[in-house]
Amino acid sequence: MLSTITISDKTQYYLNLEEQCGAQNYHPIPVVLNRGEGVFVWDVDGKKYFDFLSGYSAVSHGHCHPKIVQAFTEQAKKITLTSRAFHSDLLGEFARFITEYFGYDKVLPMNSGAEAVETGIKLCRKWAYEGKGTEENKAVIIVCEGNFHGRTSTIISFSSDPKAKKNFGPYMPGFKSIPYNDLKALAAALEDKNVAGFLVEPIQGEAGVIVPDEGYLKKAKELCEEANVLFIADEIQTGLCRTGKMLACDHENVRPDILLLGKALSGGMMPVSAVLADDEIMLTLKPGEHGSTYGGNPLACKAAITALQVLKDEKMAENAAAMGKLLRTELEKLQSPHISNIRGKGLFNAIVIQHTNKDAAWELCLQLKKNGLLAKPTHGDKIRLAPPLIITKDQIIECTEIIGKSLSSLS
Ligand code: IF1
Repeated sequence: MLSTITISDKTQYYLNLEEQCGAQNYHPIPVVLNRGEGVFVWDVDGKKYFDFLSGYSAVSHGHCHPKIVQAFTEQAKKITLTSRAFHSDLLGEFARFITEYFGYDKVLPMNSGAEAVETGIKLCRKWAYEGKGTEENKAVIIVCEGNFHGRTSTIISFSSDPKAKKNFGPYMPGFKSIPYNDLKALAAALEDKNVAGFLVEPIQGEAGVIVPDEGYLKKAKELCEEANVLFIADEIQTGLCRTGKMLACDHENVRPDILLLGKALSGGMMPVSAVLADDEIMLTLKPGEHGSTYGGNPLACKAAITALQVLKDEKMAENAAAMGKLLRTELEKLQSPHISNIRGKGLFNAIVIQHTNKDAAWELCLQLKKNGLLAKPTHGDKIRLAPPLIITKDQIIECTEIIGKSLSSLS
């Protein structure tokens, strides 16, 4: 039964505009937002919602964080883009700040997460040919089934999701897919001497917040070290305090050879991503071999320095750990017959909806919207629950009450 949700004329106006003039590459929840502040967003009719998607973990600091907005707007009045044809006073400051912050020799700044992933792939291949002596054009990068690393033609070439890759061929060669959270499969794949890297999400997001076994990342890194293969951690969604530590790899004290960051790196202001590595890897890239128009622009650098500082100043990792634990505990207490699994780490969580109705997760999200909370299903029956990392205990309690009330309305 499709729930009877009422859509105001104002909302319908904006939905129609997108329908008429926009590509139809998404199927959003029918809500039109025009204001955000902290954990809240408002729609065009002034209705207030808890944001439990946080812009797919790009708005971890909360919407329009005052300190980040202030730094961003001040910089926007000075200079926003020099291109890399010239230097700016902020790229060096940003490079020093972020390399000291994460403990790497060098950073390569990009914009979207997919660009950071593409950069990591190119860097890994470059290192293999010029650092490790792999035969040219033979480098292989191991990836995991269920991965999500972005939407470019190369990245979807190694996706295991037919929807992400069908009719986008021909596909980029040089990737081998193995089951996630399977060390035996990794060890076997590493026997191929052409393997240059292992690209992995510390927790698989799009797949439905799949948390690997304790020790998986650590052992995987050890296997890569033994095989002289680069461990490339895609922390674009799991990084920056989302899972209760600065990086998800920190839960196992794993130091990636190549670290990929994005999303919340700018505090939700604009696309900013970064690739971090030590000199042996990063300096295989020579002038003119890689770049981007906006990569490392002063506005992005200012936003990122401020966003990184705020994460520490406001102890967002600690709050994410505590509030995530509380959220999962309160969800368990609901004892809902419609929830078959609750999982996650920090404030990166998902519930799995079990129901005879295949649209149950979607239906539930419509009910959640009606009750003042925004979330969206991923892969049909899983609903990601990932609020901004500033959420408070009282708000967690209020939100689980909303979730409980919405679940009980599922027929
Ligand atoms: C969409 C998913 C999340 C990512 C990881 C790289 C990227 C992403 C681990 C690329 C981006 C976004 C993309 C967005 C929805 C969202 C998403 F559902 F698609 F998979 F968050 F889980 N690595 N994830 O999660 O970063 O180029 O987008 O900046 O494409 O629908 P991007």
